Amino acid sequence: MTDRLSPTTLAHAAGRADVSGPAVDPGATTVGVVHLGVGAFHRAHQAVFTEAAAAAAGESHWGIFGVTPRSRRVVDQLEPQGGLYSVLTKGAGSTSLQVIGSMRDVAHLGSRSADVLAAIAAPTTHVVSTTVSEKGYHRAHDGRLDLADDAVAADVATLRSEVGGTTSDDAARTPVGAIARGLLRRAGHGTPITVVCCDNMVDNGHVLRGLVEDLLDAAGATELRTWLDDAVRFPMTMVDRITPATTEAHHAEATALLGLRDEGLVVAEPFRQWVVEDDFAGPRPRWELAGAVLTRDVRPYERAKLRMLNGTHSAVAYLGALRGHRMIDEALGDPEVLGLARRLMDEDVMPTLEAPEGVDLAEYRDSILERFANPATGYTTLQVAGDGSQKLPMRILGTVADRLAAGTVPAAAVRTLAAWIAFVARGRDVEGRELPLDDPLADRLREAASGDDAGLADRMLALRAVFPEQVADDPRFREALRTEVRDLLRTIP
Ligand code: CS2
Repeated sequence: MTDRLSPTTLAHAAGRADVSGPAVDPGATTVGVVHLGVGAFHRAHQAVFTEAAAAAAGESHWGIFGVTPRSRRVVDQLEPQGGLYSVLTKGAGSTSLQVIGSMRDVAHLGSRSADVLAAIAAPTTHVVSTTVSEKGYHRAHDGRLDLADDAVAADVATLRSEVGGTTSDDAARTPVGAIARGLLRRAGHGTPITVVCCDNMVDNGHVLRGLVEDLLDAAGATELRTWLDDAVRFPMTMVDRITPATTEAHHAEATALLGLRDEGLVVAEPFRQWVVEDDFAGPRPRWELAGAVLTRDVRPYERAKLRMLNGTHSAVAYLGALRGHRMIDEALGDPEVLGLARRLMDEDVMPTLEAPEGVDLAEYRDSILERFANPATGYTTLQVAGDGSQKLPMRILGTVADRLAAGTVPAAAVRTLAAWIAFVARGRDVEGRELPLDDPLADRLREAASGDDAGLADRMLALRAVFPEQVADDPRFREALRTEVRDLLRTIP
């Protein structure tokens, strides 16, 4: 049997071809970052930048304390490996493996909440970052914190009693709750800190700040709120790296390279990009030494990435899945899908964008299509199709609102939404194969989708959690969506 990757077996991997890392000495690295949401994306993105930055700067205090807010799976993968894991990078004609040593601890929030809160409060921690996905923030329709959510309400109640002086042993239930309670402990010594949101959301840093403030306000934490204004920063970021789910075939490839079995393996494309607003309350890893861009204004990058890359990813995923394609690259080989992707970017999205400094939008479009077409990365349409109710407002509806305001109905964006609606309503592709619905609002979506096809578009448009009134009530948009939905449904039995 192949040995498992761990601090003791690591030496066996030394000198193997196409294997590198760790770039830091895990044993000598201390925690400086607490990260909530240690999924594949974090492990293939921020953790890689942070390790490269620490190595380049010769700094040993940027180890990561990874926290899993929901499932224990990553803890079970990484704990027996002393936090070590590897990133399998797959380009069109190249494969390499990099062992990462910066993950110094991993904890499940429900099981080790006290350790997580203490780590956020530790004066040696300077950054708290998050990749908990859109739904992990528990936002209500209006974008504010969903105080009616049970887990949020529990965090409000606990924070209220802690503000009143009674420290609680109850575990933090949500990422925002953990941040707020960690900050309460930190306010005791007052060392400033920066909270870095790394999810694909419009205005991500400001959104997270608003949610933390909502929680503090609901808990009556007035003094903490004042301290937050003084000492805590929430920069905006744009993050980008395609990280498909790890398969057994990836494991076999990684084991052959490493000579060890890595249960924490993640897979990624060669491309990686991170643009971070340079607004920190204290020290930070020197991410620019690892290729990140630190800038004053992240918005143009964030908007371009969300609308061009993520919006098109969703378009390719829904239309591709409906037309029977399992993989994103395979879907792009279908002229119908490629045509939609191109029209979406050229006709609908690009007119709404201000090009970020030094970026040519046509080249950006081409590079996105090239990355999607990389068969080595192996991304499935279903992986991108998940959580549509959370993703589409960020990726597509901003484009729709801007184009409608400019007097035009964005046809490709409308077709993308129609493809999502057909995906939800039919739950099958052209060949009758099942397309499972993975969405936090699945029940409400199914309910809206049931009924006659003629009224489907209107029933979906009535979902305020997805379609803002201003867009849903636009008669030109409604009519176009009805037509597209009808048209697409005819193609699916
Ligand atoms: C994708 C993203 O799964 C999805 O919804 O669109 O995860 C995408 O791969 C990343 O944002 C790329 O940076």
